Amino acid sequence: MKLLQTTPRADGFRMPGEFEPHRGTYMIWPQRPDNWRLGGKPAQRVFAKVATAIAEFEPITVCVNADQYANARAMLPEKVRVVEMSNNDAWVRDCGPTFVKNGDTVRGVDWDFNAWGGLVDGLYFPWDKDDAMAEKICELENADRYRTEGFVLEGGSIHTDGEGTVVVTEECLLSDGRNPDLKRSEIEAHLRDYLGVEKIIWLKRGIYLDETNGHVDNIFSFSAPGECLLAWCEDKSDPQYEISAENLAILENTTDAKGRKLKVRKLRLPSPITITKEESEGVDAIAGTLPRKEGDRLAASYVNFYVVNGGVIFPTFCDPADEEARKTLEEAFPGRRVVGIYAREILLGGGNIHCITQQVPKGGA
Ligand code: KQY
Repeated sequence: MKLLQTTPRADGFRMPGEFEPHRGTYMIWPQRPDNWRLGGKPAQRVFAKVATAIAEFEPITVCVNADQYANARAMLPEKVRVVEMSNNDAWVRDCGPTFVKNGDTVRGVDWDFNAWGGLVDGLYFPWDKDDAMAEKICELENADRYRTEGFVLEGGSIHTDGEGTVVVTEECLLSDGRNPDLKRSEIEAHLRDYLGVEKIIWLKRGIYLDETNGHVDNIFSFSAPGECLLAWCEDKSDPQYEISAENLAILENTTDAKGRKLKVRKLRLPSPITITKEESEGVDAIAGTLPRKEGDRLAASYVNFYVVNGGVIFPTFCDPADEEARKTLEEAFPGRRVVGIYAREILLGGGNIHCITQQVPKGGA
């Protein structure tokens, strides 16, 4: 497939909202023992549940390193397509392509990926195989590709409404490990050019202690043009309270690219979740990888759900707030089946359901 020298904006392409129709979904199989406890076995079972749930709604492909191919094939149902593809870890939202479309044509944006901060505060080294994934997925999808060499970004750090608005966090996009030489206005120009958006809404910070430098996809999501969900904390003594309140004030005092005021739904967070001794001891210590220490607080959030054709897949944590989250999602996504999956094992690796999935939009208006 072609490597394009223009930009999506110049070619009339835009990033659709996640709630628009999908051609399918991609995931990557987890295995690295310095991120996933017990050699990735518990996480693999949960990834298999997520892939199986998605397969009820749309085609799904799971990309797997060669040494795990047979295992992944055996653990996944037949209707899940399994392809061998070298990777460093399992976060396709972040290292995979962000798809943009213009009518029936779908193309990929291949961001420069540096494992959430490179040598400044990245989460592992090396990341070269992950950085090569977007190109390979574009090949599988017959999609031409734009590459943003030297401009670092992950798919989890942007959320679009498909109608000209993107939401990001300052904590992430202005972090020292991404694009330290670019001014805010230059970052905005890249977002306009590669996502085909007009309006950029800057939230301040993401979920407390989120190791991605506060990816927006864990704290905020559009559910429809003009409607969104914000991770919410009721406990004023929790550092998360101020973070969520600050973002709410921004959202309530802005308009989107179409001039609409946003309808904001609060999605209450689960109670703080921390790593147990047993969980910590199951992870291999390797220099250069973020350690998983007993007692560390994890960035659990229901906002990290994934919207599929006809459904919503959301993480549950065995918390009383799980049921409330389901109800809020059912209200925000009328007509879709809301499916909860116990996601503690994904959380232990540093993410939730949205970060392990990436959608390919369907062509069409
Ligand atoms: O987008 C994400 N939440 C991925 C986090 C990566 C964690 C790597 N240990």
